[in-house]
Amino acid sequence: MYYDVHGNKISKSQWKKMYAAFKNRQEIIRAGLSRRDLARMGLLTAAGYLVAKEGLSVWGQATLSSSSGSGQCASPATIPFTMQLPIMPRKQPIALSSLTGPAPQINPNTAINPVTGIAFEGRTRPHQAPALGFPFPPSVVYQVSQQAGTVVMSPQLPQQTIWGFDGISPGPTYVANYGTPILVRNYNNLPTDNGGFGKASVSTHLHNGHTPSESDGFPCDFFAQSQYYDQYYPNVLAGFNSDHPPAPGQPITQAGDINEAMSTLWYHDHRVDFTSQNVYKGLAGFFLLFNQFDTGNEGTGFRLPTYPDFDIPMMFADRCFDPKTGLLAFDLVNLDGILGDKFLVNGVIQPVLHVHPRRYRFRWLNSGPSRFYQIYITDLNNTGANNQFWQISNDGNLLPTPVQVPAVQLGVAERADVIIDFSQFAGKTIYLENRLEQTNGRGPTGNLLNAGQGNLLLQIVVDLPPFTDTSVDPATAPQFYALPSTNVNPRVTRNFSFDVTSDGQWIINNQFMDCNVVRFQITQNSVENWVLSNPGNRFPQWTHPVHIHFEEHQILSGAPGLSGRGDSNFFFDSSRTSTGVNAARKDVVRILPRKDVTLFFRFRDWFGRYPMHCHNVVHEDHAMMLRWDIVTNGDTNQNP
Ligand SMILES: [Cu+2]
Repeated sequence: MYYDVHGNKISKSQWKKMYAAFKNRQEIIRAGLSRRDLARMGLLTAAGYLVAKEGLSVWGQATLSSSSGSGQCASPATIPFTMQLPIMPRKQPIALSSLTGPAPQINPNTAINPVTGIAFEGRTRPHQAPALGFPFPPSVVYQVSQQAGTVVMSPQLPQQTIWGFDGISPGPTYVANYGTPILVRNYNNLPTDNGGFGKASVSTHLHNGHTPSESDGFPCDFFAQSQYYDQYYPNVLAGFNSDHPPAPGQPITQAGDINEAMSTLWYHDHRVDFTSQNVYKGLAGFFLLFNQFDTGNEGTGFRLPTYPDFDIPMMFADRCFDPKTGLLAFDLVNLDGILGDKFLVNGVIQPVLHVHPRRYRFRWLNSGPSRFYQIYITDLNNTGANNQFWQISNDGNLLPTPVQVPAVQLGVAERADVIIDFSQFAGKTIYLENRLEQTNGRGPTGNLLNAGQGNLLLQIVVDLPPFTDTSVDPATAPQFYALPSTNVNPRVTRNFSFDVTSDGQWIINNQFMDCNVVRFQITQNSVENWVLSNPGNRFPQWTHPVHIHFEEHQILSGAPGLSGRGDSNFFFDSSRTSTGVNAARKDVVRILPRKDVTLFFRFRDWFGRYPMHCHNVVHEDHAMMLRWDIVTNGDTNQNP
């Protein structure tokens, strides 16, 4: 018996055709071609699908002809809830003298490494922070190695070779503190053999970091095998060099606006044209920022559940596996975006977590590549129950106060910190379930699946003994940070249209990403409004999760909403108030078909290049991204 990805019976010959197409695609991917290469070679149709040749296009055509067919994978069967949820280890600092290679320096170390014959360091611009009074080298130093590793994702699948930071995926969790700058020496020790996909050329972005450009992981700042890149993370509040400078006698490391504090960040590869492959391969991890309020200790500050005992980062990812070999498979030749049929949390397919009957903080991240989630707590013995919990952050930033919700929606790269009180589920087994229907990479259909009919992501067994809980009760409406004021006239309002070409390439204002083209220049320490629109001229159903580096935004108007087809299923989105706007600081915004959003920004503190891009990483790689720079005297181009 043969089945397609949705469990529908298909004929053996149909399956053979699908498998042949899959194998042919793998051949193309193994050749290391980017989607743009394929377009140049004439291997893509006008619609962006592979040409109909030797079965190449079969799965793509299934996507076109069947409204329910994602057409992307039919992984081998796996038995869920047999492996424990991995908790990623905390990254440990090392002594400065223990770094491999030369001592860190402010200017890039372009000396030739006699062993490799190329420069020691891949960085091309000096660190900005020391000139502003930040310590160099900082007192806390890390070294990380990007390298291949062998992991088990399910007992039913063979061992998988992934690429990970320190050889694990997710990578180790950095635990950083505001006021304590750090330096990370980031080595590219990836192998040339990529096992079918992935490029051993990398740029590591700290997602949502208020990071100087040269350490941001800008997509075109990639570095080669054997090179390192010293990344300086100031861990300083936004505004330290602008609207919230140091008070007399206060060190610069302590300055900035407390209302700009962040908590849940993540790092991931951002190599231009190859982000989707390299992140799919495993190059991602968490980076947590604590301060005097969000302390990681439930006895102090905001009294949020103690890290790491009751504070657990969870990285959601969907993946495809080769139906014959059971090995991780990547479909490069896909216009929409890639949907997997296996759901990983922290690198394992459908794991189990045992908890105490008390409050926990979970930090949820949708790491992509393309799927949207709407996550509920499901009790399979009582699917009619409305199991509420508390959302305390949006994109990793604490909301002004916790909000009670039945679910949280996450576009790619969005995060939500939630508090779940498991005392109400003592003795029970419950699930985190994604109930958002999505049948292709374009975006969710707008339908919600019934409880128990969606994707069960994580089994939670509330069978550990009672444990003292001194964490804050979200029902008491604790106050976290206020929202920074948006009552400022912008220096310029810029307009951006996220669209698709007739041959299936992705564009912003009718242009592709080009590393060397600065699309517009922003005056440092100015306020701008950006209008992001999704005209949907060819396919009205695209939803784009758009990420802007470096500065967070607030939504002045527009409807990020819940579903792919408008707001029919809208019930809550913590980025908006009941009147529709501006209830959270964010770094990713979902643009629904034929909708637009208006965003408020302050661009402060550092100079240099940064990108805006769609975080459906398939769109990003082909080539829905642009570069902008922060300079002394910027432009006022309204349609860059
Ligand atoms: Cu997109």
